Amino acid sequence: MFGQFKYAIARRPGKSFVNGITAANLGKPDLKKALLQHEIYCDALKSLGMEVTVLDADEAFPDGCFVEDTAVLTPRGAIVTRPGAASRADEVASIREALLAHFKHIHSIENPGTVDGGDVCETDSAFLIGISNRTNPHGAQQLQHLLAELGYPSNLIDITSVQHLLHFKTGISALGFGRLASAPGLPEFESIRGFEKITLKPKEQYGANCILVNGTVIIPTGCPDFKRQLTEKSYATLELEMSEFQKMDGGLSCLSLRF
Ligand code: CIR
Repeated sequence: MFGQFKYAIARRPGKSFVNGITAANLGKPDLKKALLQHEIYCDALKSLGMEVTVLDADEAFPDGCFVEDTAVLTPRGAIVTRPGAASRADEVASIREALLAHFKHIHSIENPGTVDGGDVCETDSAFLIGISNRTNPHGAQQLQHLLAELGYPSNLIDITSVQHLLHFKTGISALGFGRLASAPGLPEFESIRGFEKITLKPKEQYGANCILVNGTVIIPTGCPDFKRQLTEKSYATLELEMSEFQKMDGGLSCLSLRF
């Protein structure tokens, strides 16, 4: 069933977390609070039935806790990405090692392609791959090809002209049942026309990055209208405080690789 996961890989933020990349303009994160929010996040995944591997912080990579960007995982194989920000490119080495415990064959995105996992949205019908400032057309096409070899259809969606959207999944998340959560004001992308959309209010748009895990939608705190819409559609919800990660342009999906 869609959105069912057994395992997650996460990485604790380190002291260098406060020096990561951000355009959020929300001030410096408080590391102590970030560590607590991260621990609660991992506990939430465990409470939903997942076995969570938490990797140690790596001070060389300020954005290393946003592990989602380093791989695309499917039941039929793993693909290690080539993150688009230079400071993040080498995050993949230790993730590849961690994945070897679970996947026999690991494919890779190769130069000159770049892909951030945050641009890759698995839905119940196809993978949606955003072309962004981090995921270039070459990388998106490589990924599309690798997914096709594994038997998965995918569509490419250019989001480079959409302001305030770091990654495709900053604005769109899959909720199963042919449904997507959508930030307000996004263009009518052709490839997602057939989906039912749950559109968030402008004040709650940070919640558009949410994750469906084993029947429960994890959403950030501060999205009461989104929560109401999800409840009306019979989803169970779980709210998590994400303030310190929001300051670094990160959301709920970014903090784990789920498979
Ligand atoms: C970055 O700019 O790469 C990090 N500060 C945030 C990455 C967020 N990741 C994601 O949306 N998948």
